[in-house]
Amino acid sequence: MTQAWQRIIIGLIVSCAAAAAQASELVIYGFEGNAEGWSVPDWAKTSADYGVTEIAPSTTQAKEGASALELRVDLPGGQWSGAYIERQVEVTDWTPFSRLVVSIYLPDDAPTGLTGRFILTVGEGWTWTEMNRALPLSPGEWTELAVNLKPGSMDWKFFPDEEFRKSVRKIGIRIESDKEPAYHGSVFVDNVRVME
Ligand SMILES: [Ca+2]
Repeated sequence: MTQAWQRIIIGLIVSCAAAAAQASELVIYGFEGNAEGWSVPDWAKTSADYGVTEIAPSTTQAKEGASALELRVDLPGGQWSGAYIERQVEVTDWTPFSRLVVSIYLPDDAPTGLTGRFILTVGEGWTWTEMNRALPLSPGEWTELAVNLKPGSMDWKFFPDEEFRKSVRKIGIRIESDKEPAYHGSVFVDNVRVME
């Protein structure tokens, strides 16, 4: 759905006007048959702290549509480690949106203790902006990871101002293990969406 971003936003604005301020959500990445431009950055491929072996669309699990993005992660345990994927966004002005949400699935045989976190790269300086805390992920189910984008939101390591939403450059998602557990297996990401 990536190429449809701007068209959909125009549609959203029109439908919002029609629906008289009823809240709307927009799926911006659904991974239906392709990775939609998401990748593991080169620095993460070579960092000792980061471990994703590959990413690919998969029909093994899906929260939205028929497929999700499958990450094959390699988190060794015994040290902090993360699996990080990102995408430069096509629409940088997120002023209409108050929340960013993604669904993350861990297989039944995954351990407990893994967490997920959003990272946004924002502004002229491409500032790396992490969520304040990582959300626990549960084996065998989809977890909704959501963050508030509004000015003053305390979900981020600094409190966003009015400029925060006007200049979003990249979305990143990180699966983390803080010393434990070790995990070598799949994580599924789907249904990245923004809400009015
Ligand atoms: Ca999907």
